[in-house]
Amino acid sequence: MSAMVQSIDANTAEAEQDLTDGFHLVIDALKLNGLTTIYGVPGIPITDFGRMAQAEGIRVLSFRHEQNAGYAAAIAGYLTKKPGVCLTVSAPGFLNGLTALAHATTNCFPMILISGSSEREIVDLQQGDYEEMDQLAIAKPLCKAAFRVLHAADIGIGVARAIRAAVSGRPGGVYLDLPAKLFGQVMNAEAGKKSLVKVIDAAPAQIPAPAAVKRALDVLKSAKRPLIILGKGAAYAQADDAIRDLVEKSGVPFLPMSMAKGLLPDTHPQCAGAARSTVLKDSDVVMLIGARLNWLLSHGKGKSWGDAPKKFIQIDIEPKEMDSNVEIVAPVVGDIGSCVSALLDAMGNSWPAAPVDWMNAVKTKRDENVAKMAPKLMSNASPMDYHGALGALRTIIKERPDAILVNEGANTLDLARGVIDMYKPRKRLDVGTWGVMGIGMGQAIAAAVETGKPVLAVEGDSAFGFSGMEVETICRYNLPVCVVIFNNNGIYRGTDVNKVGSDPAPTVFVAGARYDKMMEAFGGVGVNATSPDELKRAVNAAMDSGKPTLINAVIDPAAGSESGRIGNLNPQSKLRKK
Ligand SMILES: Cc1ncc(C[n+]2csc(CCOP(=O)(O)OP(=O)(O)O)c2C)c(N)n1
Ligand SMILES: [Mg+2]
Repeated sequence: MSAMVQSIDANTAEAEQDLTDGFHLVIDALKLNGLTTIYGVPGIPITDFGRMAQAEGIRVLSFRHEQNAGYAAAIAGYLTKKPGVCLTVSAPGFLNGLTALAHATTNCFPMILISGSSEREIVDLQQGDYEEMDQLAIAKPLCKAAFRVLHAADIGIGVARAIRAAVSGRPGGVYLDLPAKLFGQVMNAEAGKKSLVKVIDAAPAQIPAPAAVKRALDVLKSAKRPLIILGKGAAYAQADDAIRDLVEKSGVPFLPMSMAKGLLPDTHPQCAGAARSTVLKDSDVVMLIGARLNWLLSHGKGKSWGDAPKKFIQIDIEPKEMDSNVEIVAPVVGDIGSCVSALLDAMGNSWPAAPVDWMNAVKTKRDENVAKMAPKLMSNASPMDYHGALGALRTIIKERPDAILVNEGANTLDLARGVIDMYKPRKRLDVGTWGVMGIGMGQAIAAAVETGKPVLAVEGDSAFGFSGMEVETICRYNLPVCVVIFNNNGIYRGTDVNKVGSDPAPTVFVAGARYDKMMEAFGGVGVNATSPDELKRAVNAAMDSGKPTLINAVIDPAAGSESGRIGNLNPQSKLRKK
């Protein structure tokens, strides 16, 4: 090499040292704010970005479908109170991720969907670019906030706005649009560094008004049959000790919503989980903590709430939540941690004990229901029914309370929720507000990655199908995930028959399918279990070894019921069914 060429090379290298680009500014902005895990699927224009992020120490988990990466990011947000990041390509990849972003928003999980996008000039003139789509406009109605960054110098601000929007107030999904050209934009490295923003106090405490706190306590004190309902907002808050203190100091029975199970143990003497219909009907004052009066609570009215007049106290960070379905006589607006602490302080040291006859009535009902269920859980029938199989899993979670339970399906969901007691906060992850199928493998992967704890995913065979290909992802990253498929040959049941033609009925699948072979195809452990004893042995072995495992649990195809516990939501016609 001539001396001249050498010196030009040296000059270029020196000049490059003083420059940075869009790729690196996004990576630096994420790292500066402690966002060190990305869930996504590579492709134009974000393939190199993923490689560079990995090289810079960000954990980049590649999925087989963006929706599953999105569900992983959403639940990572729920578990950590930091926005989970999902990364996709443009148009179709973006749309695949968008379902999860909408899910995150509906469930109040902080998440940022970052999608690469095509040439603005061509997209806006609708000239037919590669994967052309006006992604920002499409994302907007489905998330809490949506931003686009056009200049490398604005990346720091863009990422900061996305983080703050995702986690402050009521958390939710945020869309961040990064056009392909942005990644290649070059700017002075020093100026680039200065343009980054470290978000200070991303989710500021929101302190409730003392008058609201006093009003709430006055109503609670006046109750003859009080009830506390804990929602997943309470679990999200990570104010576990304060919530426990509040529940115990009040002495009031509490009802955990699905993902709030374990905030206090389901075996706690005040837990009314096994007396749900009684406490909803007969209570006279209900304190909602991070729980909304949506369909999951029958909108706070109607048959399941009984005839007796009710007064509602509601603790929520979102003022618009108040009076959404029924009158709230005591709204307490603020973040759950601040509200619960303020209530505790104002209760003082001489709070009266909960009414004894009410506590006894709840206890009697609970003991009765628990006793009724107990023999069903001992069933060792083969093929298994739901209760026999769930009885085995219930014991496993009791012995391993640190394990994270992921759960989806219809019967598989509703019955597991009732049967499997939880002992610790944020250990139960499921279909959430929408009752959506498909969260399973994404949640299982993120739970393992974010917490390092073993994961038990209890899946209906239909539910599993929505994300089943991610078993390869589980094997690739060697995650401690044990998937149990409740295989009843179909949706709700495997026994429907098409009365007129040769096609199978819409709700049934291939009979006797062996899902365990899917896991074996990627080097994981597959087990076919036909009895509760076999199931228990296989799950324990998986939890001990930490090896990716899939257990095909053979369930009697006639055991389930239509839509699990929510069959009443199916529309009915006055005309007779054909
Ligand atoms: C995204 C989405 N698509 C469809 C549904 C409708 N759906 C509700 S439960 C369910 C599957 C139930 O079958 P399975 O998972 O096998 O549970 P099982 O009742 O058989 O135990 C379906 C398809 C849904 N909830 N979400
Ligand atoms: Mg099924």
